Amino acid sequence: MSHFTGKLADVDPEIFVALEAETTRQRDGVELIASENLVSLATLEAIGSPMVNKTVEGYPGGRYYGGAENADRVESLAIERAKELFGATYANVQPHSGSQANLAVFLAFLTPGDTVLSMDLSSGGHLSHGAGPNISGKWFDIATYGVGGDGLLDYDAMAETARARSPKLIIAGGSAYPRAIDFDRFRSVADEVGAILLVDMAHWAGLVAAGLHPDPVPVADVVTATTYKNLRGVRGGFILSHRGDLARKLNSAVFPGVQGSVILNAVAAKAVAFHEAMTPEFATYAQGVLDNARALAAALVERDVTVLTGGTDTPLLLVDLRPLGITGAAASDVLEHAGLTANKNGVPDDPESPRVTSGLRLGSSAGTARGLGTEEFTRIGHWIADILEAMAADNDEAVAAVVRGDVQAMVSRFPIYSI
Ligand code: DSN
Repeated sequence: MSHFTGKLADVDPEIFVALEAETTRQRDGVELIASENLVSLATLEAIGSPMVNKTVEGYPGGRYYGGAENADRVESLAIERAKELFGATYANVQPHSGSQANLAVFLAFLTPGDTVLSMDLSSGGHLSHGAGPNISGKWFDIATYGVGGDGLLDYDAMAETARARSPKLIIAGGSAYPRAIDFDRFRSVADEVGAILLVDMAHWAGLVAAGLHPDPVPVADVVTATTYKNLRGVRGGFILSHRGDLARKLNSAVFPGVQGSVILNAVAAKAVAFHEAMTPEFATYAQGVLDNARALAAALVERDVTVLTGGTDTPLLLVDLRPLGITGAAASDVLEHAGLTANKNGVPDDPESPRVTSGLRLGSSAGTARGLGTEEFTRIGHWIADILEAMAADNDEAVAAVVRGDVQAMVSRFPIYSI
């Protein structure tokens, strides 16, 4: 058997078995992690193509390596589709992740020590927006804003902090804030203090594409996002702007600023995701994501589970477990045994450490991709409530086993990556 031409199962059975097990895990449970989704078979084909072999640096028409004509075609298509999908003047599809996209924006506009104003982690902000252990927190002076007692973003406090700290960059967006953000309010504060406004729309890019969420592209100076959440594409990031004058600055911040060669098979797959996101089928999908997140929130609220802000405008929602006396870590473990995968998440004023937390973040993007509707998400909400109540009463093992059976029966009607 040739290692160069053999099938994976023969060449590397250990990896083959792990990959098969992961496909089975995805098929047999409900994925509720808000940053996950299920890509189409066409996207899988693109990411698994021999384009993985090609090395290029630079941008289409200006590469540092030969043989780039197909790479140029792929990246140009990805750029044009991203611009068309979001009505942007500028797009960069090379960032390897959302964090890389944010880092490139920092490099484009800031020097170390400059002040950045962003949402604090405990209110739903993101690690790459200035958290202490991240390069953003180590190299920049981070001022934060957060949510009030109602769980909603405190715009007045944000504006006051902006006036007091004069940030050079203000970031709107995060990874666990469930409500639509008032971009115009951020714009006026940024203008007042002379800051660049960055919106990180990673968690609702698919809804923006479908016109189901306020659009930050015409308002912000720069928008960053990822392709793998509700945009339903591969792991990776991208940058948009309505300001053509920022193109050179942003391009050189990505390459050679923070990255070298382009992951071209990922760029090809991003292009496929942008293409799919322009279809009526995707619009239906995005509406389903929103309807399902709301159905899930409503079912939990009906069962007296504390959903921060009482609902959501996005594909994600955040549950506060403190009233039940259980932690995010314990809840996510038991839910996983029941076939419901979610992540523990900090909540505002969380007394627990980030490895434990008092919250659960839930998302509807992946479940919707396999065809689950509001009826199923309502059932999922009740199963989660059954488990959380059982945990509070120290009786979760039996309940989790029953739910596991119910989950498997349900997902068997919504197969994915079927053989
Ligand atoms: N940004 C992280 C999240 O929200 O889960 C990873 O995508």
